[in-house]
Amino acid sequence: MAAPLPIRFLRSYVAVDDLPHVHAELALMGRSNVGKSSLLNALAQHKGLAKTSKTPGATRLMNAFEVGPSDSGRWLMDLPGYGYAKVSKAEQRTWADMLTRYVEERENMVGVLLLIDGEVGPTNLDLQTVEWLEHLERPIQFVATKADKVRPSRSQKRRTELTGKLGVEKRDVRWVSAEKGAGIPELRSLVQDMLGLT
Ligand SMILES: Nc1nc2c(ncn2[C@@H]2O[C@H](COP(=O)(O)OP(=O)(O)OP(=O)(O)O)[C@@H](O)[C@H]2O)c(=O)[nH]1
Ligand SMILES: [Mg+2]
Repeated sequence: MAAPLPIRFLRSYVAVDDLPHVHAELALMGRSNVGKSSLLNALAQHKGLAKTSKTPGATRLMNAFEVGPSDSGRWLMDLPGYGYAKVSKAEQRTWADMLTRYVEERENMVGVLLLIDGEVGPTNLDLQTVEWLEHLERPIQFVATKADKVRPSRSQKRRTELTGKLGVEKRDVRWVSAEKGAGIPELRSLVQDMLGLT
């Protein structure tokens, strides 16, 4: 089982044009509050590495993290979530534009960890995001978050529903709990593989 990943915060970026060339990059995407920053912290076993919050909209910039040895050029990018209604239309548009440009233009992106709330299931915005990423031929790894919030008696039904809505096989979705640690070692191995760190 994979040990916690060495992950360091590099800096925040406001504009896609400011991002440097890197060797390989994996993006954390999903709706606001789905648990992207918490997952990053769990991969590193370092609470507080990425800012998390009960209130959606905790991550407002593109936060770059380096994985592996220093200057590895292997990045995990913690992105602002989508679908957060409580900010102004103008701010929502700015985020949407940023995410769009990021996904369309970023070179050496090896894939997207697309987080889906395991308790809520895929929303319409999640499904639109899947379509869009597929259209751009960006590889998607589905990650269902907050597994600890799904009651064991409902777990099988919930898994079937979630994969059904996404139109994928059960094996295509990794279930994790950043809170309890379930599925985290396996995801560490996957992230290392995707970033070419093994
Ligand atoms: N029970 C439970 N709660 C979780 C888990 N992962 C995240 N949360 C909670 O969900 C809330 C949002 O988590 P974040 O990691 O900040 O979510 P985010 O996707 O980064 O949100 P934005 O930055 O707003 O896009 C926090 O209150 C977390 O404690 C989990 O595995 N289990
Ligand atoms: Mg966040």
